[in-house]
Amino acid sequence: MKILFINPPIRLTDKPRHIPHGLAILANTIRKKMGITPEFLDINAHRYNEKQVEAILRSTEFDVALIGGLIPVYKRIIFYADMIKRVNPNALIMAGGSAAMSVPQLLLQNSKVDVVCAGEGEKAIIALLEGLKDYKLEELTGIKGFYYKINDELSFPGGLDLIEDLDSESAMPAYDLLPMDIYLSNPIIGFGKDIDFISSRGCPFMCTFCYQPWGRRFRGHSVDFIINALKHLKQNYNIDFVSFQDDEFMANKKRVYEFCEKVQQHIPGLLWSCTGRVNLVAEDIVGSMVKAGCVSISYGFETGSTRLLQEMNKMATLELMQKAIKINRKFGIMLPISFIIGMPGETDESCRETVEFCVKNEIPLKSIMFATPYPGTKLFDLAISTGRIDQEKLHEFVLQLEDARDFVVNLTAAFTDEQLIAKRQEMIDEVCFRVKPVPAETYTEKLRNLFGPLYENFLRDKALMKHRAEHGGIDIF
Ligand code: B12
Ligand code: SF4
Repeated sequence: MKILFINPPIRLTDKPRHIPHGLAILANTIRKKMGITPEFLDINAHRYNEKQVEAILRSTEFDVALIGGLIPVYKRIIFYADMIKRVNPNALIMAGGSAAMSVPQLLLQNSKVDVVCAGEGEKAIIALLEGLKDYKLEELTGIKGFYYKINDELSFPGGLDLIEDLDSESAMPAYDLLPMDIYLSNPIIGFGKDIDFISSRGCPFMCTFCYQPWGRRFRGHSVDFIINALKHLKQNYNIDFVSFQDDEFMANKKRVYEFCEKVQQHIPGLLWSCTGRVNLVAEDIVGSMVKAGCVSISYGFETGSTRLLQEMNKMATLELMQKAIKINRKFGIMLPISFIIGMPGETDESCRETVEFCVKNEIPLKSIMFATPYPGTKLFDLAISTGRIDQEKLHEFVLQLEDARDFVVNLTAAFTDEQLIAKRQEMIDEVCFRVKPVPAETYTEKLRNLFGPLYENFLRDKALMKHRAEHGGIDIF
Protein backbone atom coordinates (compact mmCIF):
# COMPACT_ATOMS: atom_id res chain seq x y z
CA MET A 1 0.00 0.00 0.00
CA LYS A 2 1.35 3.42 -0.97
CA ILE A 3 0.54 6.27 1.36
CA LEU A 4 0.81 9.97 0.65
CA PHE A 5 0.60 12.66 3.34
CA ILE A 6 -0.44 16.13 2.21
CA ASN A 7 0.10 19.24 4.32
CA PRO A 8 -2.06 22.04 2.88
CA PRO A 9 -0.87 25.65 2.99
CA ILE A 10 -1.72 27.74 6.02
CA ARG A 11 -1.22 31.44 6.90
CA LEU A 12 -0.01 32.44 3.46
CA THR A 13 0.84 35.94 4.66
CA ASP A 14 3.65 34.47 6.73
CA LYS A 15 6.58 32.18 6.03
CA PRO A 16 6.15 28.52 6.93
CA ARG A 17 7.46 28.12 10.47
CA HIS A 18 5.27 25.53 12.14
CA ILE A 19 5.78 21.89 11.35
CA PRO A 20 2.61 19.85 10.74
CA HIS A 21 2.78 17.88 13.98
CA GLY A 22 -0.36 15.79 13.59
CA LEU A 23 0.48 14.55 10.08
CA ALA A 24 4.18 14.04 10.84
CA ILE A 25 3.40 12.04 14.00
CA LEU A 26 1.07 9.79 12.04
CA ALA A 27 3.67 9.34 9.28
CA ASN A 28 6.15 8.10 11.88
CA THR A 29 3.53 5.91 13.58
CA ILE A 30 2.73 4.21 10.25
CA ARG A 31 6.41 3.70 9.50
CA LYS A 32 7.04 2.18 12.93
CA LYS A 33 3.93 0.04 13.25
CA MET A 34 3.40 -1.02 9.62
CA GLY A 35 6.89 -0.81 8.16
CA ILE A 36 5.64 1.47 5.36
CA THR A 37 7.48 4.72 4.67
CA PRO A 38 4.93 7.21 3.39
CA GLU A 39 5.61 10.04 0.93
CA PHE A 40 5.15 13.54 2.34
CA LEU A 41 3.92 16.37 0.12
CA ASP A 42 4.43 19.52 2.16
CA ILE A 43 2.62 22.18 0.13
CA ASN A 44 2.80 24.63 3.04
CA ALA A 45 6.56 24.47 3.43
CA HIS A 46 7.32 24.65 -0.29
CA ARG A 47 4.41 26.96 -1.07
CA TYR A 48 3.80 25.02 -4.27
CA ASN A 49 1.22 26.52 -6.63
CA GLU A 50 -1.72 24.51 -7.95
CA LYS A 51 0.09 23.42 -11.12
CA GLN A 52 3.07 22.20 -9.17
CA VAL A 53 0.86 20.23 -6.77
CA GLU A 54 -1.03 18.65 -9.65
CA ALA A 55 2.22 17.68 -11.36
CA ILE A 56 3.51 16.08 -8.14
CA LEU A 57 0.26 14.20 -7.63
CA ARG A 58 0.43 12.91 -11.21
CA SER A 59 3.97 11.66 -10.79
CA THR A 60 3.43 10.07 -7.35
CA GLU A 61 1.96 6.62 -6.93
CA PHE A 62 -0.43 6.40 -3.99
CA ASP A 63 -3.47 4.42 -2.87
CA VAL A 64 -4.34 6.49 0.18
CA ALA A 65 -4.00 10.26 0.69
CA LEU A 66 -3.95 11.61 4.25
CA ILE A 67 -4.61 15.30 4.58
CA GLY A 68 -5.33 17.57 7.55
CA GLY A 69 -4.68 20.66 9.61
CA LEU A 70 -6.54 23.33 11.53
CA ILE A 71 -9.80 24.95 10.59
CA PRO A 72 -8.52 27.50 8.03
CA VAL A 73 -7.42 24.58 5.85
CA TYR A 74 -11.02 23.27 5.60
CA LYS A 75 -11.38 24.98 2.20
CA ARG A 76 -7.99 23.71 1.08
CA ILE A 77 -8.80 20.13 2.01
CA ILE A 78 -11.88 20.46 -0.22
CA PHE A 79 -9.78 21.92 -3.03
CA TYR A 80 -7.05 19.29 -2.91
CA ALA A 81 -9.53 16.43 -2.46
CA ASP A 82 -11.07 17.49 -5.79
CA MET A 83 -7.66 17.54 -7.40
CA ILE A 84 -6.70 14.15 -5.97
CA LYS A 85 -9.86 12.46 -7.30
CA ARG A 86 -9.29 14.05 -10.71
CA VAL A 87 -5.70 12.88 -10.89
CA ASN A 88 -6.12 9.54 -9.13
CA PRO A 89 -9.85 8.59 -8.99
CA ASN A 90 -9.21 5.35 -7.10
CA ALA A 91 -7.27 6.93 -4.27
CA LEU A 92 -8.93 6.93 -0.88
CA ILE A 93 -8.90 10.30 0.87
CA MET A 94 -8.74 10.53 4.65
CA ALA A 95 -8.83 13.83 6.50
CA GLY A 96 -8.07 14.72 10.11
CA GLY A 97 -6.96 17.47 12.46
CA SER A 98 -9.28 20.13 13.87
CA ALA A 99 -10.38 21.21 10.35
CA ALA A 100 -11.97 17.80 9.98
CA MET A 101 -12.86 16.60 13.47
CA SER A 102 -14.64 19.81 14.52
CA VAL A 103 -16.98 19.60 11.49
CA PRO A 104 -16.77 15.98 10.29
CA GLN A 105 -20.16 15.66 8.59
CA LEU A 106 -19.93 19.08 7.00
CA LEU A 107 -16.57 18.24 5.46
CA LEU A 108 -17.74 14.87 4.16
CA GLN A 109 -20.92 16.38 2.69
CA ASN A 110 -19.08 19.17 0.92
CA SER A 111 -15.98 17.44 -0.38
CA LYS A 112 -14.60 14.35 -2.07
CA VAL A 113 -13.08 13.19 1.22
CA ASP A 114 -14.04 9.57 1.99
CA VAL A 115 -13.16 9.30 5.66
CA VAL A 116 -12.74 11.76 8.53
CA CYS A 117 -10.78 10.96 11.67
CA ALA A 118 -12.88 11.80 14.73
CA GLY A 119 -10.05 12.29 17.21
CA GLU A 120 -6.50 11.20 17.88
CA GLY A 121 -5.16 9.44 14.83
CA GLU A 122 -2.47 7.07 16.10
CA LYS A 123 -4.48 3.95 16.97
CA ALA A 124 -7.31 4.71 14.55
CA ILE A 125 -5.19 5.01 11.41
CA ILE A 126 -3.28 1.80 12.05
CA ALA A 127 -6.54 -0.15 12.53
CA LEU A 128 -7.97 1.24 9.31
CA LEU A 129 -4.87 0.86 7.15
CA GLU A 130 -4.22 -2.67 8.44
CA GLY A 131 -7.80 -3.53 7.49
CA LEU A 132 -7.41 -2.00 4.05
CA LYS A 133 -4.65 -4.45 3.17
CA ASP A 134 -7.26 -7.20 2.79
CA TYR A 135 -10.62 -5.49 2.58
CA LYS A 136 -12.36 -2.62 0.85
CA LEU A 137 -13.37 0.46 2.81
CA GLU A 138 -17.04 -0.60 2.55
CA GLU A 139 -16.20 -3.64 4.65
CA LEU A 140 -14.43 -1.67 7.34
CA THR A 141 -17.01 0.87 8.42
CA GLY A 142 -17.24 -0.75 11.86
CA ILE A 143 -13.75 0.45 12.77
CA LYS A 144 -14.14 3.13 15.41
CA GLY A 145 -12.56 6.55 15.32
CA PHE A 146 -13.77 7.59 11.85
CA TYR A 147 -16.74 9.07 10.04
CA TYR A 148 -17.26 7.28 6.74
CA LYS A 149 -18.86 8.32 3.48
CA ILE A 150 -19.74 5.36 1.28
CA ASN A 151 -21.88 6.09 -1.81
CA ASP A 152 -22.81 9.43 -0.27
CA GLU A 153 -24.12 7.77 2.94
CA LEU A 154 -22.46 8.94 6.16
CA SER A 155 -21.84 6.62 9.09
CA PHE A 156 -20.04 6.82 12.42
CA PRO A 157 -19.48 3.71 14.51
CA GLY A 158 -18.21 5.79 17.47
CA GLY A 159 -15.07 7.46 18.76
CA LEU A 160 -12.02 5.95 20.40
CA ASP A 161 -10.85 6.50 23.96
CA LEU A 162 -8.06 9.01 24.37
CA ILE A 163 -4.54 7.62 24.37
CA GLU A 164 -3.44 6.87 27.94
CA ASP A 165 0.31 6.86 27.50
CA LEU A 166 1.51 9.30 24.85
CA ASP A 167 5.11 8.05 25.06
CA SER A 168 4.30 4.52 24.01
CA GLU A 169 1.30 5.09 21.77
CA SER A 170 2.28 8.24 19.94
CA ALA A 171 5.57 8.95 18.19
CA MET A 172 7.98 11.74 17.50
CA PRO A 173 7.14 13.55 14.23
CA ALA A 174 8.87 12.04 11.17
CA TYR A 175 11.26 14.98 10.88
CA ASP A 176 13.26 13.23 8.16
CA LEU A 177 10.25 13.30 5.83
CA LEU A 178 9.80 17.07 6.22
CA PRO A 179 11.79 19.86 4.53
CA MET A 180 13.37 20.83 7.83
CA ASP A 181 15.73 23.37 6.24
CA ILE A 182 12.68 25.51 5.35
CA TYR A 183 11.15 25.32 8.83
CA LEU A 184 14.46 25.95 10.55
CA SER A 185 15.21 29.05 8.54
CA ASN A 186 12.01 30.76 9.75
CA PRO A 187 12.23 31.18 13.53
CA ILE A 188 8.97 31.31 15.50
CA ILE A 189 9.99 33.22 18.60
CA GLY A 190 13.68 32.74 19.00
CA PHE A 191 16.65 33.52 16.82
CA GLY A 192 18.75 30.93 15.08
CA LYS A 193 17.37 27.49 14.28
CA ASP A 194 14.01 27.49 16.02
CA ILE A 195 11.59 24.55 15.93
CA ASP A 196 8.18 24.11 17.51
CA PHE A 197 7.31 21.15 19.67
CA ILE A 198 4.10 19.90 21.30
CA SER A 199 4.76 17.99 24.50
CA SER A 200 1.24 17.46 25.82
CA ARG A 201 -2.46 17.26 25.00
CA GLY A 202 -5.46 18.64 26.84
CA CYS A 203 -5.99 21.65 29.07
CA PRO A 204 -7.63 21.71 32.51
CA PHE A 205 -9.39 25.01 31.70
CA MET A 206 -12.40 25.56 29.51
CA CYS A 207 -12.34 29.05 28.00
CA THR A 208 -15.43 29.55 25.88
CA PHE A 209 -13.56 30.58 22.71
CA CYS A 210 -11.12 27.67 22.74
CA TYR A 211 -11.47 24.30 21.01
CA GLN A 212 -10.49 21.44 23.29
CA PRO A 213 -10.86 18.16 21.40
CA TRP A 214 -8.74 16.36 24.01
CA GLY A 215 -10.83 17.50 26.98
CA ARG A 216 -9.78 18.82 30.37
CA ARG A 217 -7.41 16.04 31.32
CA PHE A 218 -3.81 17.07 30.78
CA ARG A 219 -1.71 14.28 29.27
CA GLY A 220 1.96 15.01 28.92
CA HIS A 221 4.84 13.19 27.31
CA SER A 222 7.39 12.22 29.94
CA VAL A 223 10.38 14.52 30.35
CA ASP A 224 12.64 11.72 29.10
CA PHE A 225 10.62 11.46 25.89
CA ILE A 226 10.88 15.23 25.37
CA ILE A 227 14.59 15.30 26.08
CA ASN A 228 15.21 12.41 23.66
CA ALA A 229 13.28 14.20 20.93
CA LEU A 230 15.20 17.43 21.55
CA LYS A 231 18.52 15.57 21.56
CA HIS A 232 17.54 14.06 18.22
CA LEU A 233 16.75 17.55 16.90
CA LYS A 234 20.06 18.89 18.19
CA GLN A 235 22.11 16.05 16.77
CA ASN A 236 20.41 15.91 13.39
CA TYR A 237 19.42 19.53 12.74
CA ASN A 238 21.56 21.50 15.17
CA ILE A 239 18.60 23.38 16.62
CA ASP A 240 19.24 26.40 18.84
CA PHE A 241 15.73 27.01 20.11
CA VAL A 242 12.47 25.19 20.88
CA SER A 243 9.07 26.89 20.98
CA PHE A 244 6.68 24.75 23.02
CA GLN A 245 3.24 25.20 21.46
CA ASP A 246 1.30 23.11 24.00
CA ASP A 247 -2.12 24.36 24.96
CA GLU A 248 -0.81 24.69 28.48
CA PHE A 249 2.85 23.73 28.85
CA MET A 250 2.83 24.67 32.55
CA ALA A 251 -0.26 22.69 33.59
CA ASN A 252 1.84 20.05 35.39
CA LYS A 253 4.34 21.81 37.68
CA LYS A 254 6.25 18.66 38.56
CA ARG A 255 6.90 17.96 34.88
CA VAL A 256 8.11 21.53 34.32
CA TYR A 257 10.56 21.30 37.24
CA GLU A 258 11.87 17.95 36.02
CA PHE A 259 12.30 19.35 32.51
CA CYS A 260 14.24 22.31 33.93
CA GLU A 261 16.49 19.97 35.86
CA LYS A 262 17.34 17.86 32.83
CA VAL A 263 17.30 20.03 29.74
CA GLN A 264 20.63 21.88 30.14
CA GLN A 265 22.33 18.73 31.36
CA HIS A 266 21.46 16.93 28.11
CA ILE A 267 21.33 19.78 25.58
CA PRO A 268 23.59 22.51 26.95
CA GLY A 269 22.82 26.00 25.67
CA LEU A 270 19.37 25.18 24.29
CA LEU A 271 16.97 28.12 24.61
CA TRP A 272 13.21 27.74 24.70
CA SER A 273 9.83 29.43 25.03
CA CYS A 274 6.46 28.17 26.15
CA THR A 275 2.81 28.96 26.78
CA GLY A 276 1.87 30.01 30.30
CA ARG A 277 -1.21 30.88 32.26
CA VAL A 278 -1.48 33.68 34.79
CA ASN A 279 -2.75 31.41 37.57
CA LEU A 280 0.13 28.96 37.04
CA VAL A 281 3.12 31.27 37.18
CA ALA A 282 5.02 32.10 40.34
CA GLU A 283 8.52 33.40 40.96
CA ASP A 284 9.98 30.06 42.02
CA ILE A 285 8.91 28.09 38.95
CA VAL A 286 9.71 30.89 36.48
CA GLY A 287 13.12 31.30 38.15
CA SER A 288 13.89 27.63 37.50
CA MET A 289 12.62 27.90 33.94
CA VAL A 290 14.78 30.91 33.17
CA LYS A 291 17.85 29.19 34.61
CA ALA A 292 17.06 26.27 32.33
CA GLY A 293 17.05 28.42 29.19
CA CYS A 294 13.48 29.74 29.00
CA VAL A 295 13.40 33.20 27.37
CA SER A 296 9.68 33.73 26.82
CA ILE A 297 6.40 32.78 28.48
CA SER A 298 3.32 33.82 26.51
CA TYR A 299 -0.14 34.55 27.90
CA GLY A 300 -3.66 34.98 26.64
CA PHE A 301 -4.94 37.91 28.70
CA GLU A 302 -7.88 38.48 26.35
CA THR A 303 -9.41 41.52 28.08
CA GLY A 304 -9.03 44.13 30.80
CA SER A 305 -12.65 43.66 31.87
CA THR A 306 -13.32 41.50 34.93
CA ARG A 307 -16.88 40.92 33.75
CA LEU A 308 -15.73 39.59 30.37
CA LEU A 309 -13.02 37.44 31.96
CA GLN A 310 -15.78 35.74 33.91
CA GLU A 311 -18.08 35.45 30.93
CA MET A 312 -15.40 33.73 28.88
CA ASN A 313 -14.70 31.39 31.82
CA LYS A 314 -11.07 32.48 31.81
CA MET A 315 -10.47 31.59 35.48
CA ALA A 316 -8.14 34.58 35.72
CA THR A 317 -8.19 37.99 37.37
CA LEU A 318 -6.64 41.36 36.59
CA GLU A 319 -4.46 40.95 39.70
CA LEU A 320 -3.08 37.63 38.44
CA MET A 321 -2.42 39.19 35.04
CA GLN A 322 -0.46 41.99 36.69
CA LYS A 323 1.47 39.49 38.75
CA ALA A 324 2.44 37.55 35.62
CA ILE A 325 3.67 40.74 33.97
CA LYS A 326 5.82 41.53 37.01
CA ILE A 327 7.30 38.04 37.11
CA ASN A 328 8.25 37.97 33.41
CA ARG A 329 9.73 41.47 33.76
CA LYS A 330 11.63 40.59 36.92
CA PHE A 331 13.41 37.81 35.04
CA GLY A 332 13.90 39.92 31.92
CA ILE A 333 12.16 37.43 29.63
CA MET A 334 9.86 38.18 26.71
CA LEU A 335 6.21 38.78 27.42
CA PRO A 336 4.02 37.96 24.40
CA ILE A 337 0.39 38.66 25.29
CA SER A 338 -2.73 38.28 23.21
CA PHE A 339 -6.09 39.99 23.56
CA ILE A 340 -9.56 39.45 22.10
CA ILE A 341 -12.10 42.05 21.05
CA GLY A 342 -15.75 41.40 20.33
CA MET A 343 -16.79 38.70 22.78
CA PRO A 344 -20.54 38.67 23.41
CA GLY A 345 -21.04 41.39 26.01
CA GLU A 346 -18.18 43.59 24.74
CA THR A 347 -19.07 47.25 25.14
CA ASP A 348 -17.39 50.61 24.84
CA GLU A 349 -16.72 50.38 28.56
CA SER A 350 -15.03 46.97 28.42
CA CYS A 351 -12.87 48.14 25.49
CA ARG A 352 -11.88 51.15 27.62
CA GLU A 353 -10.95 48.79 30.48
CA THR A 354 -8.66 46.85 28.14
CA VAL A 355 -6.97 50.03 26.94
CA GLU A 356 -6.51 51.31 30.50
CA PHE A 357 -5.12 47.95 31.63
CA CYS A 358 -2.51 48.08 28.87
CA VAL A 359 -1.61 51.68 29.62
CA LYS A 360 -1.36 51.12 33.36
CA ASN A 361 0.88 48.11 32.89
CA GLU A 362 2.78 49.53 29.92
CA ILE A 363 1.91 46.72 27.54
CA PRO A 364 1.68 47.43 23.83
CA LEU A 365 -1.58 46.17 22.30
CA LYS A 366 0.08 44.38 19.40
CA SER A 367 -1.84 41.15 19.24
CA ILE A 368 -5.60 41.67 19.42
CA MET A 369 -7.86 39.19 17.66
CA PHE A 370 -11.54 39.33 16.82
CA ALA A 371 -13.60 36.92 18.92
CA THR A 372 -14.19 34.17 16.37
CA PRO A 373 -16.55 31.26 16.99
CA TYR A 374 -14.39 28.43 15.72
CA PRO A 375 -16.29 25.14 15.37
CA GLY A 376 -16.19 22.97 18.44
CA THR A 377 -16.10 25.88 20.90
CA LYS A 378 -18.80 27.06 23.32
CA LEU A 379 -18.69 30.36 21.45
CA PHE A 380 -19.62 28.52 18.26
CA ASP A 381 -22.64 26.86 19.92
CA LEU A 382 -23.70 30.24 21.27
CA ALA A 383 -23.32 31.91 17.88
CA ILE A 384 -25.52 29.21 16.33
CA SER A 385 -28.18 29.36 19.07
CA THR A 386 -28.38 33.15 18.89
CA GLY A 387 -28.54 33.13 15.09
CA ARG A 388 -25.23 34.96 14.62
CA ILE A 389 -24.22 32.04 12.43
CA ASP A 390 -26.92 30.74 10.11
CA GLN A 391 -27.03 26.98 10.58
CA GLU A 392 -28.22 26.59 6.99
CA LYS A 393 -25.04 28.32 5.81
CA LEU A 394 -22.51 26.60 8.02
CA HIS A 395 -20.35 25.48 5.12
CA GLU A 396 -20.12 29.07 3.79
CA PHE A 397 -19.24 30.26 7.30
CA VAL A 398 -16.44 27.73 7.76
CA LEU A 399 -15.04 28.56 4.31
CA GLN A 400 -14.43 32.11 5.51
CA LEU A 401 -12.41 31.20 8.59
CA GLU A 402 -8.81 32.31 8.59
CA ASP A 403 -6.67 34.15 11.09
CA ALA A 404 -8.64 35.80 13.91
CA ARG A 405 -7.10 39.13 12.93
CA ASP A 406 -9.69 39.07 10.14
CA PHE A 407 -13.23 39.97 11.16
CA VAL A 408 -15.82 37.27 10.36
CA VAL A 409 -18.90 37.64 12.55
CA ASN A 410 -20.11 40.18 15.07
CA LEU A 411 -21.05 38.60 18.41
CA THR A 412 -21.69 41.86 20.25
CA ALA A 413 -24.90 43.79 20.74
CA ALA A 414 -23.14 47.10 21.30
CA PHE A 415 -21.33 47.55 17.98
CA THR A 416 -22.11 47.33 14.30
CA ASP A 417 -19.54 45.42 12.22
CA GLU A 418 -17.93 48.65 11.04
CA GLN A 419 -17.82 50.06 14.57
CA LEU A 420 -16.18 46.91 15.92
CA ILE A 421 -13.51 46.88 13.21
CA ALA A 422 -12.85 50.57 13.81
CA LYS A 423 -12.80 50.06 17.58
CA ARG A 424 -10.02 47.52 17.36
CA GLN A 425 -7.86 49.94 15.40
CA GLU A 426 -8.70 52.82 17.77
CA MET A 427 -7.62 50.72 20.73
CA ILE A 428 -4.33 49.75 19.07
CA ASP A 429 -3.67 53.39 18.15
CA GLU A 430 -4.53 54.73 21.58
CA VAL A 431 -2.31 52.24 23.41
CA CYS A 432 0.48 52.87 20.91
CA PHE A 433 0.16 56.62 21.60
CA ARG A 434 -0.01 56.34 25.38
CA VAL A 435 2.48 53.54 26.12
CA LYS A 436 6.05 54.69 25.69
CA PRO A 437 7.98 52.15 23.61
CA VAL A 438 11.01 50.50 25.17
CA PRO A 439 13.97 52.59 23.90
CA ALA A 440 15.81 50.88 21.03
CA GLU A 441 19.06 50.47 22.99
CA THR A 442 17.32 48.91 26.00
CA TYR A 443 15.44 46.61 23.67
CA THR A 444 18.62 45.49 21.88
CA GLU A 445 20.34 45.04 25.22
CA LYS A 446 17.52 42.79 26.45
CA LEU A 447 17.63 40.62 23.34
CA ARG A 448 21.42 40.42 23.57
CA ASN A 449 21.16 39.27 27.19
CA LEU A 450 18.64 36.61 26.35
CA PHE A 451 19.99 35.31 23.07
CA GLY A 452 23.72 36.09 23.09
CA PRO A 453 25.48 35.08 19.83
CA LEU A 454 22.19 34.03 18.19
CA TYR A 455 21.10 37.65 18.30
CA GLU A 456 24.43 38.92 16.95
CA ASN A 457 24.07 36.58 13.95
CA PHE A 458 20.54 37.82 13.42
CA LEU A 459 21.76 41.42 13.34
CA ARG A 460 23.98 40.49 10.41
CA ASP A 461 21.07 38.98 8.43
CA LYS A 462 19.26 41.92 6.82
CA ALA A 463 16.58 39.79 5.11
CA LEU A 464 15.63 38.08 8.35
CA MET A 465 15.59 41.40 10.21
CA LYS A 466 13.24 42.89 7.63
CA HIS A 467 10.94 39.90 7.82
CA ARG A 468 10.90 39.91 11.61
CA ALA A 469 10.13 43.62 11.64
CA GLU A 470 7.13 42.98 9.37
CA HIS A 471 5.85 39.76 10.87
CA GLY A 472 7.37 39.53 14.34
CA GLY A 473 5.48 41.59 16.88
CA ILE A 474 5.95 39.11 19.66
CA ASP A 475 9.19 40.33 21.16
CA ILE A 476 7.61 42.40 23.90
CA PHE A 477 9.16 42.90 27.32
C1 B12 B 1 0.52 24.84 16.30
C2 B12 B 1 -0.84 25.47 16.16
C3 B12 B 1 -1.00 26.44 15.21
C4 B12 B 1 0.06 26.80 14.16
C5 B12 B 1 -0.18 25.96 12.87
C6 B12 B 1 0.63 24.73 12.78
C7 B12 B 1 0.46 24.00 11.44
N1 B12 B 1 1.47 23.90 10.64
O1 B12 B 1 -0.59 23.53 11.12
C8 B12 B 1 -0.26 28.28 13.87
C9 B12 B 1 0.50 29.16 14.83
C10 B12 B 1 0.01 28.76 12.44
C11 B12 B 1 -1.73 28.30 14.26
C12 B12 B 1 -2.55 29.30 13.83
C13 B12 B 1 -3.89 29.35 14.16
N2 B12 B 1 -4.57 28.54 14.96
CO1 B12 B 1 -3.75 27.08 15.85
N3 B12 B 1 -3.08 25.68 16.93
C14 B12 B 1 -1.94 25.10 16.99
C15 B12 B 1 -1.93 24.10 18.15
C16 B12 B 1 -1.31 24.79 19.35
C17 B12 B 1 -1.25 22.79 17.92
C18 B12 B 1 -1.69 22.01 16.68
C19 B12 B 1 -1.01 20.70 16.70
O2 B12 B 1 -0.04 20.51 16.00
N4 B12 B 1 -1.45 19.80 17.60
C20 B12 B 1 -0.80 18.54 17.90
C21 B12 B 1 -1.25 17.45 16.97
C22 B12 B 1 -0.60 16.13 17.39
O3 B12 B 1 -2.64 17.33 17.08
P1 B12 B 1 -3.56 17.33 15.78
O4 B12 B 1 -3.03 18.23 14.75
O5 B12 B 1 -4.96 17.52 16.20
O6 B12 B 1 -3.38 15.85 15.20
C23 B12 B 1 -3.93 14.67 15.78
C24 B12 B 1 -5.36 14.36 15.30
O7 B12 B 1 -6.11 15.49 14.97
C25 B12 B 1 -5.17 13.42 14.15
N5 B12 B 1 -4.93 13.95 12.81
C26 B12 B 1 -4.41 15.13 12.44
N6 B12 B 1 -4.34 15.20 11.09
C27 B12 B 1 -4.81 14.05 10.61
C28 B12 B 1 -4.98 13.61 9.30
C29 B12 B 1 -5.53 12.35 9.07
C30 B12 B 1 -5.71 11.87 7.69
C31 B12 B 1 -5.90 11.53 10.17
C32 B12 B 1 -6.46 10.19 9.93
C33 B12 B 1 -5.75 11.98 11.49
C34 B12 B 1 -5.20 13.24 11.69
O8 B12 B 1 -4.03 12.67 14.54
C35 B12 B 1 -3.10 13.52 15.25
C36 B12 B 1 -2.45 12.71 16.35
O9 B12 B 1 -3.40 12.21 17.24
C37 B12 B 1 -3.47 23.87 18.33
C38 B12 B 1 -3.90 23.46 19.71
C39 B12 B 1 -3.88 21.94 19.85
N7 B12 B 1 -3.74 21.51 21.03
O10 B12 B 1 -3.99 21.18 18.91
C40 B12 B 1 -4.06 25.18 17.86
C41 B12 B 1 -5.38 25.13 17.13
C42 B12 B 1 -5.35 24.01 16.14
N8 B12 B 1 -5.41 26.46 16.41
C43 B12 B 1 -6.55 26.94 16.38
C44 B12 B 1 -6.83 28.19 15.79
C45 B12 B 1 -8.24 28.71 15.97
C46 B12 B 1 -5.85 28.89 15.09
C47 B12 B 1 -6.06 30.23 14.37
C48 B12 B 1 -7.26 30.26 13.46
C49 B12 B 1 -6.15 31.23 15.52
C50 B12 B 1 -5.88 32.65 15.30
N9 B12 B 1 -5.63 33.25 16.40
O11 B12 B 1 -5.90 33.21 14.27
C51 B12 B 1 -4.75 30.42 13.58
C52 B12 B 1 -4.96 30.18 12.06
C53 B12 B 1 -3.99 30.91 11.20
C54 B12 B 1 -4.34 30.89 9.74
N10 B12 B 1 -4.24 32.01 9.07
O12 B12 B 1 -4.73 29.92 9.21
C55 B12 B 1 -7.60 26.09 17.06
C56 B12 B 1 -8.42 25.32 16.01
C57 B12 B 1 -9.89 25.38 16.23
C58 B12 B 1 -10.58 24.57 15.20
N11 B12 B 1 -11.86 24.32 15.39
O13 B12 B 1 -10.01 24.13 14.23
C59 B12 B 1 -6.71 25.20 17.98
C60 B12 B 1 -7.29 23.81 18.26
C61 B12 B 1 -6.48 26.02 19.26
C62 B12 B 1 -7.63 25.96 20.20
N12 B12 B 1 -7.47 25.23 21.27
O14 B12 B 1 -8.66 26.55 19.98
N13 B12 B 1 -2.06 27.33 15.05
S1 SF4 C 1 -7.39 29.33 26.03
FE1 SF4 C 1 -5.64 28.32 26.99
S2 SF4 C 1 -6.27 28.02 29.12
FE2 SF4 C 1 -8.14 28.47 27.97
S3 SF4 C 1 -8.95 26.43 27.48
FE3 SF4 C 1 -7.68 27.13 25.73
S4 SF4 C 1 -5.65 26.28 26.08
FE4 SF4 C 1 -6.79 26.15 28.02
